[in-house]
Amino acid sequence: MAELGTLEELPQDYRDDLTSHNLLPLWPNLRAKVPPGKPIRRSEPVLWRYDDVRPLLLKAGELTPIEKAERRVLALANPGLGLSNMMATPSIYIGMQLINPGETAPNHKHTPSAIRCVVEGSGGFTTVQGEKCPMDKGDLILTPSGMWHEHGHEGKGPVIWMDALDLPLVYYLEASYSVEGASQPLRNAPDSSQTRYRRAGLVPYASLGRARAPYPLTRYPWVEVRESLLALAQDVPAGEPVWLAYVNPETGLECLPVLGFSAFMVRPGETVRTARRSCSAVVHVIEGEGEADVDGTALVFGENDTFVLPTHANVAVANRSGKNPLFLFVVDDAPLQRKLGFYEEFPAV
Ligand code: GTQ
Repeated sequence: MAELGTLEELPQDYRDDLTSHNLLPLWPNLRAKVPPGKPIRRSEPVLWRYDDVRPLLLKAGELTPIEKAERRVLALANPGLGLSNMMATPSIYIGMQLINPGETAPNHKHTPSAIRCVVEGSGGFTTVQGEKCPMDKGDLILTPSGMWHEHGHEGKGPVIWMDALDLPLVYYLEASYSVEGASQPLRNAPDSSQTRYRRAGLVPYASLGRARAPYPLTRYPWVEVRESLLALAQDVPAGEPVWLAYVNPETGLECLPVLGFSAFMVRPGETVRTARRSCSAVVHVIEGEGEADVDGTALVFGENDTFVLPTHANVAVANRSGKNPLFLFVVDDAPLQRKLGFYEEFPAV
């Protein structure tokens, strides 16, 4: 590969001339912007231990009343991307949100799309476009772009969930904003995971004759996902991923335009090596304990911990328990990369 000219090789008066006209020569920057073979990555394979995060989040509950926070959230910021930028990966924002009994997080909508994955507690709920979704451990709740959402807590003890948003991308596009609204009137109960979209393979008949709904299902109950993983595990050869994607039940495609969601099981004592993927991802441990090897960095994790997989990382995940399964929830930007036409998978090494 040819050695390219540097900035320093150019006469200073020419460089000054370029600068004064808001111009920059490409060639000194070309290899950095479009590097050969593999992207340059600033994201680090960070691990956030729940044992560290939880007390700090509970402390925020004492220090900052909900009215002063609206959303009482600690963002998981990847130091490689600049702590203050609140980016777990270049496209994924992750926050840990606390709501105490009786508190409400007021109704709003915004251009970024969000999801919640419940970490602990019961009695929490999110209302999305008038549909009240209960929040039990491991449940996935979608609040897509432009949809009204508000949170509350009718139970006892703290409720904590993980938020994932495509905020870094939308913010970068200078397109991120929110609108506040009055509390939503409730439309239906129970939510549609219990009524219209009760089982995979069955949709309301009338949905056949009309355009596919963009977001027909807002809640994916963990109890059913867990059961489905255990059933799938019976039929997947040892060492291969037991992996289910959350999809739109009407289209069979990813739930949201930018971020993708999936659930991954590692059987007791097993180590699974996945394909190297071009997307970035954040992995949250719903249940179990193990060790991830991310490009040679060892991350030892337990229940409720969260870690980053940078783009193009070689990953192996080991379940350290000989008797309990390990269940992981994965957020990635594969849907965006597929739309942009460059999503890739390479054989595991
Ligand atoms: O719960 O609506 O972590 O609007 C960041 C922005 C949560 C929310 C976040 C939000 C929310």
